[in-house]
Amino acid sequence: MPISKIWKGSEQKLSDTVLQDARSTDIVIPVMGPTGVGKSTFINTAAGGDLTEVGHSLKSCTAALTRVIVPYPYDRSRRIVFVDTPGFDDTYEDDTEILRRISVWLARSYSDKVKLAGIIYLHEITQPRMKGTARRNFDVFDKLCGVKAAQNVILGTTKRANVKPDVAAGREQQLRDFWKDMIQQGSLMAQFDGTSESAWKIVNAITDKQLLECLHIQNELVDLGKILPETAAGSILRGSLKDLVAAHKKTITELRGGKEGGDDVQARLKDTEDQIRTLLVQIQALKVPIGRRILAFFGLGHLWFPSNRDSGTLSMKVSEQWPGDTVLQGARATDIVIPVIGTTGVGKSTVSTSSVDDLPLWEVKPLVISDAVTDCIRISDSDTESAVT
Ligand SMILES: Nc1nc2c(ncn2[C@@H]2O[C@H](COP(=O)(O)OP(=O)(O)OP(=O)(O)O)[C@@H](O)[C@H]2O)c(=O)[nH]1
Ligand SMILES: [Mg+2]
Repeated sequence: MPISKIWKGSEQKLSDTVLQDARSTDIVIPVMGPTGVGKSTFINTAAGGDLTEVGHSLKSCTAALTRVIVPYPYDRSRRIVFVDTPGFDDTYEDDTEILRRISVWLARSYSDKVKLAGIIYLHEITQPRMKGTARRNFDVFDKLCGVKAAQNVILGTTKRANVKPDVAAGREQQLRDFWKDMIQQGSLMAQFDGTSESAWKIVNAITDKQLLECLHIQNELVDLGKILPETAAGSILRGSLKDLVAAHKKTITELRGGKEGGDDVQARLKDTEDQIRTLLVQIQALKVPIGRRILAFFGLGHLWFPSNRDSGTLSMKVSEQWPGDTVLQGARATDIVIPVIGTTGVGKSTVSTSSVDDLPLWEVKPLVISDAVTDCIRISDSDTESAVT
């Protein structure tokens, strides 16, 4: 089965249109960047009309990937296809959902043999520092592109009119430093000042280049058959989950150290627990099988998971293992493998040694995640056993 079939439609949001009538001469340019940075404004300015909606409130505007097609002014037989994308830190959708949508779009178009001309990444020059969301946004973008695609990336700054020229120059220098790796790999920096000329200068910098073979994430998802959490871009989000778990463990240690009564520690504990829960909901939204999803998010996918997804058989790949952890020996294709994960004493073994009748499988949810997979039950169509205790 050609791997590209994995990407035919199943995971796509209906409003995220992939190019149905793509032509080999199309110049396809996704425009990315944090929410509110001016992606839709850039596209409308280049296109010379209000073809994609611009947001004027504090809320995110572009909710779906939207294509805007304009004739290429220097060769009207060709089309520029801008792809307007929702930004991370969207006020309605979480980051994993945005990454999933962008990745699914990229993977599907790659499967359909659509080659990208390049990517425009926009950043607001009004931002005093590259921090928090802006930084994570760029980190995910960087990993999504990979080293080879960097030469087709234009790093554009927007909203220059909102800051004094000397401030803009200083920030540009800081950005040049922050983006130095991508610049060394061939990315160009450019300014969008709200004029059509500056927009087309950026587009032309892309059309001067050869078409992109593929982005790193396209190669990972389509050619290598990885799931999103296993990709380099997905691992950035996994990283933030790991940070949360580390913060949570630190707070628990403080509590054990005698600070039980401290309101501050209790509040932090609740805060990290809430954040972990929210991230787990986001992980579930990635729609990959639960065992693989959890393991992959914790960087444990190499411990054991089916190595042949398409054949319907279950073969276990064991490359690395903690001493004493038994791996499933006689695994069957019909097995439902459920890792039970949680902090010490939370009740993992109680769940995994319950009889199958008592076990509300759909209620087994990892609420507080520690750093170890400790218990594992295996339920097949005919028997139940506790594989690891
Ligand atoms: N001064 C100035 N304002 C800009 C510029 N670009 C965008 N804006 C304003 O910034 C706001 C957000 O612009 P959008 O184009 O909707 O931003 P976006 O990146 O598409 O945002 P999302 O769709 O929410 O991700 C709007 O009020 C724009 O008018 C610019 O270069 N200069
Ligand atoms: Mg927009």
